[in-house]
Amino acid sequence: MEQYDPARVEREAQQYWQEHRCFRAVANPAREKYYCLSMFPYPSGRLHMGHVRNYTIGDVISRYQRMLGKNVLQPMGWDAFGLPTENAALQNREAPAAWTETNIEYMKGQLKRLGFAYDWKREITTCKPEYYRWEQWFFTRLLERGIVYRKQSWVNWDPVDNTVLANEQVIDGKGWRSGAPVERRKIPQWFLRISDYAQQLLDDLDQLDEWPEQVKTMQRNWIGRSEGVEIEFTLDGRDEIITVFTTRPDTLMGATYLALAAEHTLVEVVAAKEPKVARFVESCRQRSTAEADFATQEKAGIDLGLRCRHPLTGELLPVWCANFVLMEYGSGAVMSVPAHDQRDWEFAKQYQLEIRRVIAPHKGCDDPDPDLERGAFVEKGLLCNSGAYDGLNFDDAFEAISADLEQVGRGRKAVNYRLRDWGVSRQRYWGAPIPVLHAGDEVVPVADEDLPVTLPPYVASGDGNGGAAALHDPAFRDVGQTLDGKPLLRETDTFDTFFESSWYFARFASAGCKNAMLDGEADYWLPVDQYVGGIEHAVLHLLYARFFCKLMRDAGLVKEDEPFKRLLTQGMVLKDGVKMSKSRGNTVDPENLIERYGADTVRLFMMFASPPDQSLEWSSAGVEGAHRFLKRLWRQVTMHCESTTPGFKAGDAVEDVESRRVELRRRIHETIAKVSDDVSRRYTFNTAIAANMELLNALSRFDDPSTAGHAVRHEGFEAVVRMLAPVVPHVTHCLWRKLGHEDAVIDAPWPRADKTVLARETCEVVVQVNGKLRARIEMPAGSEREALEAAALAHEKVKRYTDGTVVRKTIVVPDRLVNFVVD
Ligand code: ANZ
Repeated sequence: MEQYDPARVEREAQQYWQEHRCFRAVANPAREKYYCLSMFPYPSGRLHMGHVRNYTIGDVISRYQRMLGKNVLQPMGWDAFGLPTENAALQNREAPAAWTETNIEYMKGQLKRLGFAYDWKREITTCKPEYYRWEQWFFTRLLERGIVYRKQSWVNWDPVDNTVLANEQVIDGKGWRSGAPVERRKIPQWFLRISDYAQQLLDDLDQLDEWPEQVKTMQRNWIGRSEGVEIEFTLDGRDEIITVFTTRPDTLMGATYLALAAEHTLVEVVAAKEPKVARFVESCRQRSTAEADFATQEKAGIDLGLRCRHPLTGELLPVWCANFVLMEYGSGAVMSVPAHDQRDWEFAKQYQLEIRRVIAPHKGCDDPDPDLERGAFVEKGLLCNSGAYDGLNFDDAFEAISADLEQVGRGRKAVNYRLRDWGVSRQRYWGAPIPVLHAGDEVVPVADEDLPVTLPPYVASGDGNGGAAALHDPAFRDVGQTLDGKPLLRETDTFDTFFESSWYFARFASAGCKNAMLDGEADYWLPVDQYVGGIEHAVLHLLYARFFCKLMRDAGLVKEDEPFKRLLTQGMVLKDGVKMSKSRGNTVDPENLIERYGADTVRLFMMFASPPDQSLEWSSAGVEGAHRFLKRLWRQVTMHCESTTPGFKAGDAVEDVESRRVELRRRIHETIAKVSDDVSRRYTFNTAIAANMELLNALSRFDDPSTAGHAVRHEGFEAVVRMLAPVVPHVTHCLWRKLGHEDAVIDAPWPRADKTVLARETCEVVVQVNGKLRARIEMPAGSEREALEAAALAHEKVKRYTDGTVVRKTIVVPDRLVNFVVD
């Protein structure tokens, strides 16, 4: 008998797919489409297990959808720009472009060996001008529409390497390469007004009923909508106003001071005159800007020596600068209510500021005092010490106070979002050039006919600034002069790499389109029906891609509000309970496994070991087990096909009355029904595989040598081979041929459970007396109520409990249960 030889089998199947261009996706409005996308990789050099799992899941879903008759698009590409490449290039003394290309070549080979059903004609490499020219073009349109703007913003500056550092390049406050203490510098940066879309991004989450709840919650929190009131405090003796945002206008009468962020314009004004204030502002500049640290750091501040008027009482309150106020949130100013806000309380304690209680737990101020010596009382309650507002609850106070503020022209209801505008410029080499020119202060978008602005060739240099040198070389930067003689300089910043990954899903649908960003094909393929990727992208990437989809919609380029209909976040690959990762040094190289067992074994292990959305514990024994199963599958199908059975023809109708054969057929169709259900609703391929393993066992035990028996077994093997085809496409490709098929299993339809075979002739009916099980009876399926009652009452054991009593009620569930209620 022919042995299972994965290398040969896999070569054969892959060759077939390639020759027949099986995965070429062609738009066809007459057919239902299915677009399955897995998050594309960064070309680091080699695939890791996380990739293999991600891509296996996407591939299994794609192949399954294809068997359901859909016109499937499954593309693949490379998220090729980014800082890690620049660093690696520096280490290897190789230009980023060349390094990237070598890696892509290698990884593409790996993906091909795993047999993924990608349409390689649509491959995207984001560092190629034919891709990024369209995002440059789109950027210039966004600039016209006012979605893009430029403003001064803080960056980490390495004074030795003379370069801007990304947050992850700052280690313990020092530059990762130079080790020099990092400075904060303010430089002009490009932003996209994602905050204008905050409400849409929030609202449209409700459309995404096939996204994990967890991801939607993370996005909601990130967008962070707050409903509150904007209140104006006028500076005493000046015409100026300080606006604060508060979610607790009910506490307005308890405000005892105002606190401003160090970057607030008013603070800058005071600092210019007061060296003490200037020193404090300087000290704030050194600290971390991470929001989490803001909440926990020790409170510090300085009295600005200013007073402002309470908008309703006219009382004068001191104005402080405080390190717990963020410039980026609300208006960068807070009305401090130390009795009811913990940060305000800590600050007030530190600087002996007044703490005035205005909220009481339940019954107003007669309630026993919450202990304000130990901390703020932050819950909502009833107002007290608040004059006319005393006794109101939160909602009523919110309405009354905001109405009164509105009346005196000192406030209005307002909504605030935590979501900040997206800074898209990076002072790095390995990214897409931002397509604008500068003429003094004027910004000129690069004209369409001058796009793409291609990245200048990397200049090899030992100091890590080869990229910067290329961008600042006059050959790239000096463009010429304006009509009135001003020098025209090219922008030297490049895009954040999230820019490329925010729209690649759409470009895949129109890949290769030469004269536009997207064309009509995108209308056919979009939205992505299934997106598969890691939970680490739950917020940034997925939010930016959703945002881009809306930008493209508003530009008339796509029709959808949302890019990804269904989202699957795959679980992590673990080894000995911890994440498999390079930094932990516990990785297993997929390459060796494929070499040793073949791609099908790796795929099977990945899909069998756990459901896609849960973590997967690596196990060599599990891999061995998967391999053994494939060998068994091979042996059994081969044996079956080689056994000569006179009179048998594949495809013959299987009709039978012999009970063992009927039983096995029912088993086959029950498995088909179960697997179809598992897979279509929840993608739980692990249970689907287990059901097929059981069916295979049943088939192997079935030793009926007759022609009819052979036919039933044949039907069973055909079902197993098709149900496993999405998971192990190579071995099933060969086995399907062995089973006598001319066409390839990739084009075979998913098996259907035959209802007539599933129907049972008899059913086991449970008989209860007063709810207690007393007997089981075998009855013809679909028996009438009367027949069930009569048969149940006639049973010896039932009689024992019903004789001599009165049956008050009989409950019948057809084909399942009879329950007698007796006195
Ligand atoms: C007065 C007050 C009294 C507040 C009280 C809270 C409790 P969320 O819910 O996250 O939107 N705040 C406003 N701007 C701030 C800034 N730039 N930096 C730091 N804190 C700021 O938070 C809104 C609350 O956070 C606002 O309501 C304000 O403090 C503070 F018993 O105003 B509150």
